[in-house]
Amino acid sequence: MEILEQIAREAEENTQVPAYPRSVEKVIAAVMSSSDFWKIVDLSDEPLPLVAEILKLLNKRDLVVFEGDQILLTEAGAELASKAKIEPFASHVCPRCKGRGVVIDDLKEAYEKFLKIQEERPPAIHQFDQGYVTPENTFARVALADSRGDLRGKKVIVLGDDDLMSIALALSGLPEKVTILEIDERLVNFIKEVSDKYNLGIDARVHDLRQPLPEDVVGAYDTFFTDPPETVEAIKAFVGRGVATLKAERCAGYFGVTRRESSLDKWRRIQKVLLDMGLVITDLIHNFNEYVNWDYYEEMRGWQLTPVKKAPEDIWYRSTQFRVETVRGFKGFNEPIVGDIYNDAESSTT
Ligand code: N4P
Repeated sequence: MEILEQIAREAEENTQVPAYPRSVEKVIAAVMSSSDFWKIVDLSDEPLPLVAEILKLLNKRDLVVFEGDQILLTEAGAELASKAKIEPFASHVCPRCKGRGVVIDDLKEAYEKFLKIQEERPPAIHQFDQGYVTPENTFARVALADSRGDLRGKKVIVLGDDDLMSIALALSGLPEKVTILEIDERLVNFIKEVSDKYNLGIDARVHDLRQPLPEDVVGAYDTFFTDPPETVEAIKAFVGRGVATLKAERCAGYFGVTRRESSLDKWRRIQKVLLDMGLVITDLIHNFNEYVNWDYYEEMRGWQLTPVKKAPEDIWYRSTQFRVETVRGFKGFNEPIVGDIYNDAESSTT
């Protein structure tokens, strides 16, 4: 349809985010499913800046209206949807595992402890693009990694740990050793205190991942976890450092990549970086990760872009869980990086 094509072209021009007729279709389908901006971003699975721009362009053409804090399709919008055969989203996600494919039943004891411990966690701060996943989610990652045989008797490292993966891993009692590198002293201190109190033996150190790794962690681990900021550079640095900590071939890494701040064109570049490092993507689980809303939303770039000003209430920021494995010829990335690793045209929560 000509109009979808036009809107996509104009939206891409205004945002520098790759846009397709399919992107416009998905935003319309999302508006048919919800009137809430954050839910529309969530459902459409397009980068926030692009969703905001497409909504404004639909509004300019009287296909969408902004009524108070609601976003609604007009009669003309509904007509277009019907002509273009666009329908609201259907969901068939498993309600038991929420589509993750794993449940945390067998980790219940550790999980209950974790729930209490994390009540005292430091709040997410803007400076380091923090935003942590739900406690259940942290444990679902443990369950996933254990299901793949990546924890028992293994040395595990966490690169950046506002999700408190290290505490969950150590509480599970599965890994032989847990190390974390984290830039935020508040988190390192918190994790150390918990580790002392519960005798968890976590090796927690302050480290800026823009800098090369401390020498003793290079080539010393079986499994890594990280959850990088969403620029290609940041993903290359965090995952590259993770790979540099691995001992050998057939070791595993876990990290999230979102659709909220990364277009599929960016995803393609990310996947190329992974393949070029000698990694194979063994698992990719859509919306596995769900991030608790953070307090600094009014300071993030995305807030300026929203067509209606309404605080997010429900979880809207999710990411796909990646599991990668090293094969012959793998090579990490441990060079220093300079410059901004947080922002690009598609980022919105930084
Ligand atoms: C960002 C979450 N800016 C939300 C707030 N990001 C990392 C947080 C670490 N738990 C990116 C998530 C996907 N890579």
